[in-house]
Amino acid sequence: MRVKRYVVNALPEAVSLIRSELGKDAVILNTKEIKVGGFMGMFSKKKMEVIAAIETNQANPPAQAQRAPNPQVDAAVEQILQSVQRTATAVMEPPPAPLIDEQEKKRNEREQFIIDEIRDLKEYMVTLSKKQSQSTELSEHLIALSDHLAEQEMDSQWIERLLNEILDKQTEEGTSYNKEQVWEQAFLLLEAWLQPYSGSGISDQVRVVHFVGPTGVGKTTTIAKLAAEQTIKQGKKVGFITSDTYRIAAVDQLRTYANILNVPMEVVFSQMDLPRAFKQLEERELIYMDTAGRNFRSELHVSEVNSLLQTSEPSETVLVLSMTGKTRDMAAVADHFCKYGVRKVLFTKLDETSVYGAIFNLIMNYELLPTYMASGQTVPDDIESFKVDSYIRQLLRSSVS
Ligand SMILES: Nc1nc2c(ncn2[C@@H]2O[C@H](COP(=O)(O)OP(=O)(O)OP(=O)(O)O)[C@@H](O)[C@H]2O)c(=O)[nH]1
Ligand SMILES: [Mg+2]
Repeated sequence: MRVKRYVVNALPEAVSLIRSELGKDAVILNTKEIKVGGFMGMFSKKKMEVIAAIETNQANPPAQAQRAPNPQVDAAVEQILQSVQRTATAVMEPPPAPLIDEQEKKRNEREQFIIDEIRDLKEYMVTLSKKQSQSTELSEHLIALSDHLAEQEMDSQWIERLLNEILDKQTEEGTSYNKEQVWEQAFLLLEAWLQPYSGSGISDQVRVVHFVGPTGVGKTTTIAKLAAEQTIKQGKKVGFITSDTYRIAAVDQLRTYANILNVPMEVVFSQMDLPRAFKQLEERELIYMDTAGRNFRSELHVSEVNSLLQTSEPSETVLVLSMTGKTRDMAAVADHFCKYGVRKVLFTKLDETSVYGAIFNLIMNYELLPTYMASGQTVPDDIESFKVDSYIRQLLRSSVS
């Protein structure tokens, strides 16, 4: 873009000058009355200052002329014009001091400033146009990806970020991805985002592991699965504590597993019973503590269960969430437990759903560390460590219908 300033007696005079010098496509950006000459503000003459501009690539207009209407690019053009208008007006203010060299220096600096600003805006516009043209080419694949992830109930902010990153990658590489490449990039990016949260499992360093979570998510069944793995495969001496005395059959349910696995079990009715229970199980290398499922969307219940989780030795709490729960409810529960310092999460009932986005949202939004995924009622088989790559594959491949 070329910008030129005219100082004239009247506007028609400027118009003919602009036409002859800049051409018929030039536009007037600004006009204003100024005072010229004189001495210390006296004897000056009134004149009109006119700022006009012309696109320098006007001589080669086909790309512009054929460009499809693009609101983003148009907005950028508008931004450029406004910016030029503002800065040009600032530059052309009448100089307050009579020192010509000083004025000239300042003017040059300001002109350089305008040129730099125009260059930046122009670069921004080119990038925007490139992105737009590539997104038009890829829109079919990107829209398919976006629709799929929305069906999987991934939060829209993550879908948007993913699409933007894929677009950026295309721009960097100066290519347009085909369908396979789009999904491949999605896989790589999602995997990279989840990687920092993976590989935690349940720590080997702790002796006590508490399991908390809403009613019926599979806490007791999961404890049985993990205990079987620890006793049978790892040969560890495991003990159970249950504080679930709300439901009549709850104690019996865990006792059945305890008997099958030959694991001692203690029942606690309140926090005061805990020292006795730990004393009874002092020979055990690993203690799994079962808790009653409650409506943990209520923070009161969260604080209640938390009071039962206090131990004098290293312990860890695992939040168990079922994939059959609603995403928003799961988020509310996770939010409450996070406030009490819970970081680890275990997902159950993956076999009962084909919608997996909630796992991604919970990990990313609450920085939770996924430990295991359970996908069935069979003890001990239906549980496995959380693996980022197999999870992302499941998320991208799953068909909701
Ligand atoms: N399909 C499926 N069912 C599961 C899974 N895990 C547990 N269940 C079933 O879910 C039901 C509830 O499991 P529990 O282990 O009693 O759940 P809980 O969280 O201890 O329940 P409360 O103690 O009542 O809060 C049982 O029928 C389990 O067999 C799983 O991964 N997949
Ligand atoms: Mg239970």
